[in-house]
Amino acid sequence: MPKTFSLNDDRWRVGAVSQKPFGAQDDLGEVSEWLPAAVPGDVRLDLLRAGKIPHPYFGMNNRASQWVDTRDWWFVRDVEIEIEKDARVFLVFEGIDYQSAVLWNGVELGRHIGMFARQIYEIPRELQNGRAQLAVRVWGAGALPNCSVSRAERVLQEFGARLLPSQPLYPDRLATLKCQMSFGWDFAPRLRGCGIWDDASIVQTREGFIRDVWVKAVPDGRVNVMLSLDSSQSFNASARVRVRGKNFDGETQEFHFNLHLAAGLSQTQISFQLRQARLWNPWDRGEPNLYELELSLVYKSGELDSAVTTFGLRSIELAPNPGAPREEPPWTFVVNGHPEFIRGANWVPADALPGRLGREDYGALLQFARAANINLLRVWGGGLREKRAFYDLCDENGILVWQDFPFSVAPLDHFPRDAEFLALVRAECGDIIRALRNHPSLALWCGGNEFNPRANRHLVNTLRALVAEQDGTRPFKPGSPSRGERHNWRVWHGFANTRDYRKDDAGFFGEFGLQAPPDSAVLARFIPQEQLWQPGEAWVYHNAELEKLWRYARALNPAADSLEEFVHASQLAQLRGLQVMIEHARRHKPRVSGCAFWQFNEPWPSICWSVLDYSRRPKPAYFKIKELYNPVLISFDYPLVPRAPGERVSGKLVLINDELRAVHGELRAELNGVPVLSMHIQAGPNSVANVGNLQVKMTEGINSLKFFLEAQGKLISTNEYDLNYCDVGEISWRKARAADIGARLMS
Ligand code: BMA
Repeated sequence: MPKTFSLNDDRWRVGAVSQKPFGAQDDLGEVSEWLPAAVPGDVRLDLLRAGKIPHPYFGMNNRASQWVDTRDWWFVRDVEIEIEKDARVFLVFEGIDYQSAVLWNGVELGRHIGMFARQIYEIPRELQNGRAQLAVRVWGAGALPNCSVSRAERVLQEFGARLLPSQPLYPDRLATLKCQMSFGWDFAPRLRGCGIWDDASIVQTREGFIRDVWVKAVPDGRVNVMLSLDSSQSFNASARVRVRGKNFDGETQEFHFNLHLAAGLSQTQISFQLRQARLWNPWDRGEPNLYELELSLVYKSGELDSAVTTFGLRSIELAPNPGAPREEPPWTFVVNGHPEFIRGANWVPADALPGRLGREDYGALLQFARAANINLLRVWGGGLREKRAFYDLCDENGILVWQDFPFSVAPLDHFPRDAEFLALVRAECGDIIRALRNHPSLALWCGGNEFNPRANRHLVNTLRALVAEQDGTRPFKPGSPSRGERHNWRVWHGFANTRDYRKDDAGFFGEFGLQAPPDSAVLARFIPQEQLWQPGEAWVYHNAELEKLWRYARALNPAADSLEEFVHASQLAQLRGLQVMIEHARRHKPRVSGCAFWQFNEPWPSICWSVLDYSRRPKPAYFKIKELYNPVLISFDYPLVPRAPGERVSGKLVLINDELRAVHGELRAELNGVPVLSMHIQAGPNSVANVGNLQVKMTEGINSLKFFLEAQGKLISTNEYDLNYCDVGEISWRKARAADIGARLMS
């Protein structure tokens, strides 16, 4: 009997009405023009398909469709389903952005504020009709709430606007739990979503509806399942649980339970012990074994409802970093009892119009992440709770996830502290936790990005309590950065030399990186031809920070004066900068427990810190990351100083092994193709070992030093240095200092 009808299709239509305060919904008849619409989606995607707006990703077109925010939008479709006698019927929306009301045949079923919570509406029996009109009113971004500021804060705001016009204090975005990046960011357009951006469906059940299945499992195979049930009456029923390997062969295990369902909403716990338990592991530590759990609620001989979820057996905790000051909070990820160095990346929304993202998009991007040897993605707080497919695929690929809650950048100000806002936080973030807690890849909850945890203690305390109550199995950090962790923006925003990275003594590096343009052929797809060279307004609109790009590009090619040369030099600057920091981090294991470069991907065609451009073409830095993130890496630790031909470069050879088995092999090195070293080296499990020294003489012209590590006749790791590279460009101490102060304010 239980049936699900997907509402994900293009049988919707969309129409505009004039903007009203949130709540009013009697104006469906005022729509004068209906356009075809698709769900999941966004009104801009529908307008784009209908040829009503120019593509917002080309040139400065995004300005031309800002009017979309000043209207409200009706999304409507006809529904034709066969409703069985005595059925209960629910509408389920996984995410509507941002303020919405849902109507069934003209009757309002409910309203909602917030883009992340699942909305479930039961269709009352008297309205159950197999042919109906489903209508969703979504308020445009112009109707979003404002940040209420006190008189003192207003004075600060005005003063701040004069000092730092690009970073207004108390911006309105702080008052919404909407993707913060969509208000405009330094790598994203101002494109505030509007529409049904995640899955929608109709579910038909009998008396009992399974609202949620929460699986808590531990490595030895003990499984606790908390069921949230919604029953139309009080009665005794039974539950049948089947568990099978989702990505491995194994017997199906079946368990039965008697349950009492109380009328209304109730919770029931069942538990069982799996035989031959198999662990879920990050990909670099073993197999990411996943279980599929199918639960049927049975009354007499009929099935009332059923649900399927996946889960994994693993433990996760944070331990203190060896050698860290006693007061430093723990930053070492320990998975299944083993410390794991994090070779991470910051993940941002893969599209500024996330409505159109599907499993294939996530699949393609995560393939790149896995292939680059990344073992953790930080889902950055200015972005989203991604769609379910993202977390499913992280589970399947054995990639850990650090999930920020959707709060971002308020180092000098704060998110609202009133009861209404905190209730919204509880509702939306509670649902984020409920949606993600069964995923074994999920390793860390974090309060958000770049705010002061003390000024935001109301928010942080609310989130901490929610995580304890709704999960309780994973660590929580108040924000990123937080004590022990650093976002290093002395380099880039502070204009510091990339070798300055080596001075950073944090225990975990949560963000660092340099902008680089995509290849010139890709640039030409979104920068109008006449503006490609010299870089100007359209580049800046697509996020290029030109002064900094030039500053770092010149370290590689002081004479760059063509598009190709500029792109090439900037891309190499990005690559070399990341190399300096990543090797610094890895050589300092275990005092340093991980790093996550900024940033893996980008939400629109941009000139930003990503290593994979919007068209998913890797920048040169992507390939370097793949090399540097090899679990086994040979690193040459030499002074980064300017050198002349004939000079000798000497340094230490460091073998880094993140694997749980010892490594040994033959190391060879070549300078410009000429052998300069051959030796046997080894390192114990999960270790860092000094394995020798190397001295080479600089030649005229190119000085490319390459390393090859072979084990049992197979090449297992490589690394490469441009010994000419030494970024001694200008250091603006004033700007570097500002970056330091910024970092201090945030933690
Ligand atoms: C970090 C991020 C983002 C920003 C990036 C580059 O601080 O958290 O807010 O996009 O820097 O400036």
